[in-house]
Amino acid sequence: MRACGHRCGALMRDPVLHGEYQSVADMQEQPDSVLGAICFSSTPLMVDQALCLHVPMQRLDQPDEAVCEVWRCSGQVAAGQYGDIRYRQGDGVLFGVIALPEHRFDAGRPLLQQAAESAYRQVFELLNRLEYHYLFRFWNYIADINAESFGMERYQQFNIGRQDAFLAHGRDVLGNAPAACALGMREGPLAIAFIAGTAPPLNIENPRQISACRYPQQYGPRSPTFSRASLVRIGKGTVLFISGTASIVGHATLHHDDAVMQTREAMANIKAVLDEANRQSPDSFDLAGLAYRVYIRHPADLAPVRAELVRIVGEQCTAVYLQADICRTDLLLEIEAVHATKSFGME
Ligand code: 3EB
Repeated sequence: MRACGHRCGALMRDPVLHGEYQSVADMQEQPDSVLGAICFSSTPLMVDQALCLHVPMQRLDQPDEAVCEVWRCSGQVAAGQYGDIRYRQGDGVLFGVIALPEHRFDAGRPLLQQAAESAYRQVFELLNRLEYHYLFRFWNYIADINAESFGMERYQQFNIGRQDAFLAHGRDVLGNAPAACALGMREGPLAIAFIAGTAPPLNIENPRQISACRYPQQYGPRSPTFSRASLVRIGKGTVLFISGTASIVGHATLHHDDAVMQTREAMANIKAVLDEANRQSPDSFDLAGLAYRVYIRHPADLAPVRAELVRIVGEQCTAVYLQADICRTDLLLEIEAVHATKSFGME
């Protein structure tokens, strides 16, 4: 065996989590270092399901190509399964995915609410067992998110099930919630990915917005459970997860029917979250250093939304654009972002 010098030792002691946008082929080329991935593709994927969550969404910027958000870590990765969850675990960090068909639940009560509660309960049970107590980030993908059934919008049903699981596990629903996003797709099982760890993140709120955990009742009987961002330190690395961010100030949607203004307002919110992160930590984050994912309701809005984002961030802007439904019918888009110490770039 080859001797391992001190630099190699340092790497082993300080595994760094890093993310990248990759094609399915590139993701699968080096599967051992993959902690987890989310693959967006409107067609079925020939991909190792243990490695990634498939989200059936159409990419708008390159329509026939799948794109994967791939998280890798530099240490050993071990895979496991618990109930409906598939997970992969590095040193102090765990990536899990769950795809839960709603037809498995009893038709007497809102199916999505039951699916959400079941999925989140399983996540919390798994994390208790493995002693990964801290959630950094959830990604939630929900079929027909704006449809009504049982007299309630499905996104609101999802919020009830999610919050019930948090409450059942004694988790805080008024603060310190993980970063998250919740988007709609045409069909498919409830699809959730998450990253958790053994050390607590710093949860960040946005002074321009009411905490989502405290939205008033007009948006549903239970508030969504997420914070605006989470800042995570792993080894020597830092990852900033910025939640799905929309044209909301206070709790109200602004700029109905104007996708460019909604882009500008969402980016003002992301800037406010960055300022808050910079105020609370020694890091210095800026808009140009983030990788963005832009969910757009109407495909025709791609060109103006993209032009506005490039105007704000600069020509070098790293962004993937997807067609998705947004959780309020008056929202035309939602933007999420991430910063990882090792660059989160496009290949
Ligand atoms: C908002 O700010 C827009 O329910 O997990 C953004 C991020 C949104 C996460 C969630 C919802 C969620 O309220 C919607």
